[in-house]
Amino acid sequence: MEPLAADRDALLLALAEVVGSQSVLTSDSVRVGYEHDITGRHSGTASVVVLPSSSDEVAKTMAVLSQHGCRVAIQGGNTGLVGGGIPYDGEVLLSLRRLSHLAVPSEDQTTVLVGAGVTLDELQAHLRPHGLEFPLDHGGRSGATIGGMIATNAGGPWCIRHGMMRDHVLGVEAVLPDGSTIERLRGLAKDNTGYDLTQLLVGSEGTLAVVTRALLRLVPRADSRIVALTGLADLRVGLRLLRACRMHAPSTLAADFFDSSGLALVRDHKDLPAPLPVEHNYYGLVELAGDHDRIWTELEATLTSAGLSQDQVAVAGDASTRRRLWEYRESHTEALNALGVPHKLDVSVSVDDLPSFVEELRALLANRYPEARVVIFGHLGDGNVHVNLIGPDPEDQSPSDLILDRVAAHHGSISAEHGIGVAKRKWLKLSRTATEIELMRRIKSAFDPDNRLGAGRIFPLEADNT
Ligand code: 2HG
Ligand code: ZN
Repeated sequence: MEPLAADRDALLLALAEVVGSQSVLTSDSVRVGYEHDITGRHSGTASVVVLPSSSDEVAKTMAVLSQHGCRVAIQGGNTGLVGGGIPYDGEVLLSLRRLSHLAVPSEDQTTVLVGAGVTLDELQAHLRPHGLEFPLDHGGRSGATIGGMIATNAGGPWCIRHGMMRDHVLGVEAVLPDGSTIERLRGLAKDNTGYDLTQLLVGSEGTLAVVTRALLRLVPRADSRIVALTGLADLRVGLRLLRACRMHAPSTLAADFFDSSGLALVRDHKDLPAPLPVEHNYYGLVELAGDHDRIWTELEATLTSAGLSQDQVAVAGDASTRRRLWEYRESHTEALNALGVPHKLDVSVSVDDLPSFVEELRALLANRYPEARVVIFGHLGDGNVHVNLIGPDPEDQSPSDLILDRVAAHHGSISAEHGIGVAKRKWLKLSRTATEIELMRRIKSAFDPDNRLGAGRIFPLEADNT
């Protein structure tokens, strides 16, 4: 609930005492940048935006907000796709962007301690001179923050080699809704002392606590990389390519895909040339990273085994050509947003099921929404499909009903790597049993008995919970 006017003055004063008045933003024109998401689908209003610059300031801010009974939304880089980081109905928006501290990597070069507001780009740039990298990467790297990536258990193309965000978070420091702090930053390789609170917070979408710092796992930076963009008749050929990678290329780092409709959209938006001499229904993008000679040998064996001919493949070894090939895949979100408000569903099915799932979905969507533009892309290697649909009214829930129902029929997950947020809470029951949801609600109230943090995210509203 938005604080009453008299109380509001006291609240703003108390917040200014903690973070300084320049970090308590109330004017409409400044707040607006925090109130809308990148897809144009989710927006709300914040009563105030607070920008603490240290863990201590976050703890004191949360204590003040608790005393005033304020509801709070947490925001990192505001690159989320499910509306979780947007403030609704006058929530206080806690922006963690100023928690940008980056420590030097540990002496043994295996970990680094970072603030929640550090972006993925900033982290990788910080690690490069040390010959290290963070083992997770994705197209939103310039804006996405480590805190947001922890909150959503982020994924991306590299997961087939290294795993998702939770595999790289060795510990966190976090502030609870009442302002108290927990700190699990020792990074002990062996530590079995009751429930793993760090892992509970990974993927909790800002509903349990405010993650302020994290101890992250690092890997040595690969010597060399190659990217191959391949034309595919269909996704069964895509799976053949994936299997060939598994057999012949242990150095595979990523295996993504996109379709001809997405390619046309990206080419228009970015004014890019065709990547291959001939058009194909689908495109696969594989990246190998490791020893220079080995990756070239592995790629050749992979392409031969997958039965792909020269004119079906563009290969890049140098950094700028590699980036150019990735641009066809990574510009999808931006190109879609430029077209309108998309229906955007991030889902997963088993890898073997991916071709039939996508075929079935295409037929259903073409039948039900003949005028719609359907763009399907994602991470082939782990069955992660991003379905985007432009055309039907953005408020119309029937595309989500149809797509998520098909996901459930294929025993998939309604959220692969972007979380539930507010966008998918209505359909949570398709991927979780009533017993599981009830248990999750009890965990939520153990952390946040007054439901002040990230209220309305993840859990279905009473009205939807039938
Ligand atoms: C990607 O893989 C992201 O590019 C965004 O997860 C997905 O925009 C989307 O639908
Ligand atoms: Zn993705």
